[in-house]
Amino acid sequence: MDDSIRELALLADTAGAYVIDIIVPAVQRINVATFVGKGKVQELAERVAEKEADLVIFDDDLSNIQVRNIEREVGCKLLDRSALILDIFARNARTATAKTQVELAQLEYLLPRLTRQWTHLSRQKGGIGMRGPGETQIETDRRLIGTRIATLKERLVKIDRQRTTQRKGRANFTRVSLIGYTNAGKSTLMNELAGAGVLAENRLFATLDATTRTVEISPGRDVLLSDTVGFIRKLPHRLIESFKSTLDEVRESDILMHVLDASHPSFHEHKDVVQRTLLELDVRDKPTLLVFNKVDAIEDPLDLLALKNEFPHAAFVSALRGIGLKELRDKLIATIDAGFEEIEAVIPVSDQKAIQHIRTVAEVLKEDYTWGRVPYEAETLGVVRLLYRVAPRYTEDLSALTERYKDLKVVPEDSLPV
Ligand SMILES: Nc1nc2c(ncn2[C@@H]2O[C@H](COP(=O)(O)OP(=O)(O)OP(=O)(O)O)[C@@H](O)[C@H]2O)c(=O)[nH]1
Ligand SMILES: [Mg+2]
Repeated sequence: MDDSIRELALLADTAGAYVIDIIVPAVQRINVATFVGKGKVQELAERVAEKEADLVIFDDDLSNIQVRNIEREVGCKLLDRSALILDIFARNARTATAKTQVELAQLEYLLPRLTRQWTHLSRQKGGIGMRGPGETQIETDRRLIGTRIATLKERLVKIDRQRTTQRKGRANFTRVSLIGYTNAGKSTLMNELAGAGVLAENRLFATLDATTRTVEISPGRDVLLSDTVGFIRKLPHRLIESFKSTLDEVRESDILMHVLDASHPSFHEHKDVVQRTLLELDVRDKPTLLVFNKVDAIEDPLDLLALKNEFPHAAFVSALRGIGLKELRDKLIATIDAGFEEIEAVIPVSDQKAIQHIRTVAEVLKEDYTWGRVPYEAETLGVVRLLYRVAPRYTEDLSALTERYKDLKVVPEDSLPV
């Protein structure tokens, strides 16, 4: 069976439907009115009647007209993949942010469908100047939805602002995001690394909002780790857009940990889907550590060996059993260090603003003071030589600072005439 269909069955299950039959039609040409051909629709209607089904789910996205036409033929409710995913998101939304984001996605999904229905009706009734009561109702609905969408967007702007402020407050931490296909084990890994108490479940999209915790990856070295919403193939584009607040966490992190379910037969495809979705989010060129999870569930040890050969730089773990976490930490540190730059700068002690700025955005590794007279200073103070480690996102900003004091000379205190 096609893996996309198997996944659809899992999605249906997650949404609380009991799958009683699966039909895989070979669609050669898409029928504008019913997506699949007439014969297929008839076959579908017969199966629905025979098995007394309450719901039909299509793996592809359908137009509103197609949904209505097929519903009429088969005599039961019909959902397409996007609608099903939206339904699951709506069920699993717990935090205020997730709820707002999901509602926005749902309404934006609905809006063009109302429009299409409206054009359809107006054409039926002869078009302009022939407004029936049905159309007026739809217009009212559209306006109400439009207002609600505006309210939700405003709310999200506020949430974004709050989150940006929060992130600024933790600027000097290295930020690491767990990303990956849904159900890969991101939340389980988060719990294992951070003792976070995040919900981890064997269902799709258990996590819908970002959770961030401090994790000590080696003695005295903390990073901020975020667990985020999972990806899936054919994720509705609008949903990605509505999840901006949550996904900003990914966009603004320094390092990504891409978690994969190594025991899943289609993990290669999952990996591609995740990489494509990242590009859609405009996340590119971020240092990424591949983490193959669920190694305990790989039956043949040779498969694991082959995988290690194929991805020599990746980490191999079982988040559930706590296997391979030391190696994971080491690889994470290596990934961070490879992506970060060490910079040395000499700053006059009187420029506390600059020193403070470096302390905020970078990790200071060493500081040496030389007391004496500096041309910039009215009184005799000195300079500080700072060695710091900084994420790529700040190097430009900080190199300007370093450049400013590049020719700084200090006359040491003990050589000053008394
Ligand atoms: N066998 C095995 N199962 C695991 C492992 N890690 C996680 N799981 C199981 O995989 C399922 C999904 O785990 P989650 O941590 O919720 O996955 P997620 O990536 O956060 O999923 P979403 O939030 O839904 O995108 C759960 O049933 C976990 O118990 C592992 O190392 N081995
Ligand atoms: Mg999760």
